[in-house]
Amino acid sequence: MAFRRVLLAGFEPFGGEQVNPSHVLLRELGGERISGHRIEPLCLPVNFTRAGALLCDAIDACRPQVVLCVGQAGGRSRLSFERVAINLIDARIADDEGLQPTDCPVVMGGPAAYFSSLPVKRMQAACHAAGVPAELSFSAGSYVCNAVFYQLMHHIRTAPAENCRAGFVHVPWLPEQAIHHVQSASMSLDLLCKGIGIAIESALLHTEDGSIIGGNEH
Ligand code: PCA
Repeated sequence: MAFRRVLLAGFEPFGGEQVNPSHVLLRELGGERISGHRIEPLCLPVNFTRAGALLCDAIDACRPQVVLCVGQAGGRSRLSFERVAINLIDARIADDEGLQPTDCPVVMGGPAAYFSSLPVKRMQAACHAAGVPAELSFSAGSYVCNAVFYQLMHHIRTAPAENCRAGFVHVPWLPEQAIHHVQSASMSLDLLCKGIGIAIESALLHTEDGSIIGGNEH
């Protein structure tokens, strides 16, 4: 049935890592049902040219009610619900094709920024209520994740994807990654899956401003 799906996107490993928690998550939650919605997993390359286009094509094909894009942010200690995507690429490292653009827009002539259209405060509160550390973040960086987040929000302003709500969450390293780094914050796969499941549940239940979907409270 149309509009009873959640598109859950993650990324391939990058930056010398063997895994990407966002990718592992897709294996765990892909095909599951949350609040009557099927979770459609999508793995994206860490690639400035292809990742955004692949995500936009998947949205047009699957017509999800909600899109949650997940990326790894090594060193962060909590689920970070991103509030804003900026129209800037300034790559710290090369992407998977060796491309390292700096000081350029994601979309030429696009607005400076887009806000998430997911109820990020509700999602954070729901995670905390369930014992999953979570925070709001005001920067998704200036690498591939921010670029994909920006393209995602730009795309859902257009006709076919108009009714779709979307956002981005950065997640910590898994413990097996963190042991190789000085900044060793991590989150177990169990906690990660629990938090993302709860976040999706909350995103399906609330509008961007936190009101209950279909409710009549004001
Ligand atoms: N994190 C990177 C790109 C892919 C990922 O998982 C980022 O934060 O830009």
